[in-house]
Amino acid sequence: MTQTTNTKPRLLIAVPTYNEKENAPRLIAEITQLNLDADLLFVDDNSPDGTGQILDALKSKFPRLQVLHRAGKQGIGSAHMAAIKWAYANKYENLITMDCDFTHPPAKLPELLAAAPGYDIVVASRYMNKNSLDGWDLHRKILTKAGHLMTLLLLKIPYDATGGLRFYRLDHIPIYAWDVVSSTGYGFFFESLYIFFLNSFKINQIPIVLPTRTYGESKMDNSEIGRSVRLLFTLFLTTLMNRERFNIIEPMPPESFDKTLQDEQGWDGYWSGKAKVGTLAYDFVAAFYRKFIIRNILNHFIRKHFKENANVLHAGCGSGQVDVDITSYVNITALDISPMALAFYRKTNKDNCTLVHGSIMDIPLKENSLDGIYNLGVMEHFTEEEIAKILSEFHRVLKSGGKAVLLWPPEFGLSVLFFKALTIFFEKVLGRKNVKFHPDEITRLKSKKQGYSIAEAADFAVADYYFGVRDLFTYSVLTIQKP
Ligand SMILES: Nc1nc2c(ncn2[C@@H]2O[C@H](COP(=O)(O)OP(=O)(O)O)[C@@H](O)[C@H]2O)c(=O)[nH]1
Ligand SMILES: [Mg+2]
Repeated sequence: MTQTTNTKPRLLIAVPTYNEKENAPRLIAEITQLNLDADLLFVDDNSPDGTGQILDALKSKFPRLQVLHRAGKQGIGSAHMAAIKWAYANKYENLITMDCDFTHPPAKLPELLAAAPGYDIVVASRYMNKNSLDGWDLHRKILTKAGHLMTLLLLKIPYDATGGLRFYRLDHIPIYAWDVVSSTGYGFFFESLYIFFLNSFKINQIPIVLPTRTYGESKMDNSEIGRSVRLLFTLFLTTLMNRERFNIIEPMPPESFDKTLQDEQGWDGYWSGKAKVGTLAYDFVAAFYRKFIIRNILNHFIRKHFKENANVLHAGCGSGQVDVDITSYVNITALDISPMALAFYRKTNKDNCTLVHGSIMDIPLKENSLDGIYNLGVMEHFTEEEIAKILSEFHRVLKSGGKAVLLWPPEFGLSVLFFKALTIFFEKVLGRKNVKFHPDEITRLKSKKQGYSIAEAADFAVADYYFGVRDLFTYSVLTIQKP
């Protein structure tokens, strides 16, 4: 039973504050005079000028005013996020966010609301009219326009993406959409709008002329500018290489996870570290490598060893970037011990697969149920003893004649040597400590002979072995077959 069907949608107006003691009381008075039938939330980061206490004192006079106090300055993006989470938690359908310094004139709010029907997000734009920034100093004008130009050129967002005066239809935006947003600073604005834009949310805009601040100071400083520029380029590069990271996908329901599973190697932590849009150049290079080199060799061996529509298990699926072609060739069940990896896999491969949470040492599937198994970059993370256990599981779930294609880094593969050299460079030349590009590789394949003996010990025959130029000597491809 839903109770909300006949009740009027509720509106929250949220304002982050940091040192706004002159502005906050006046803003509340002006907003209240508009009679918008809205509640007001201020998110104050323990402003040294006492804004928080001033706000608290105003609560008796303005019964629709609430104040969320946070321990210290955590950034404007994080303040917006706190307001957004608070709005969901308190079941508001509509949310407006605005600055406290009157650069977003309260008189604009009715216009913002009037532009909302039929849209999920409305932004106020400084670029629909000329002279929207009259009165601003040159430095700030250049900064604002440069920011706009960059979001336009690099991200191709056709809106004013850096402003904080916004309307959100929270009942149209699923709460998990915000999990994709990483920035806690000013980058929050263009990052969130970019994500909504890429996911085809309906965005409207109204023109705004921005007056300058009369009281107090801007909190935008050079470090904030630096962070925003870095984020902008990260988003740009991620779009080129890992665009699926921006996909808003409903998380799997909790009952699809096996709570008894022990993730001893910490894979979920590894994948969670990548949950936000990555900042590492390594991610970029790795994605390039996966897309243009590894994917091809995988495509080749999957087609070579498995029939069309065969039921195959990707045992240790990770984010599944390499699977995007073969999902239309074979029926994939993607297995991983990390819920976060499964979430990534779904972002990448949408509905083209069955996802299973489980360990490859204890595969939650029936015996003799699979035509094939494959994985890449998995086996080397286990000890020989564990590998024996994994292979006996593969043996159990495969049909007789079924094959497992294992892309396994060899001890002397090119990428292994490359990373060794890179690690030495970072540690010896740049003086970094404990440089680590990926989780430990305990058991690389030392020789073809070792591959054969591991397979035979597990009652498999070797059907194929490849190590060569196809993937620039990255993996040994060991294909084993159940008799
Ligand atoms: N709670 C909170 N509010 C902030 C923070 N940084 C800025 N604000 C508020 O966000 C709004 C916009 O900030 P402002 O300094 O005017 O940025 P500008 O308009 O880009 O110069 C104002 O209401 C600030 O008080 C922060 O770290 N935490
Ligand atoms: Mg301002």
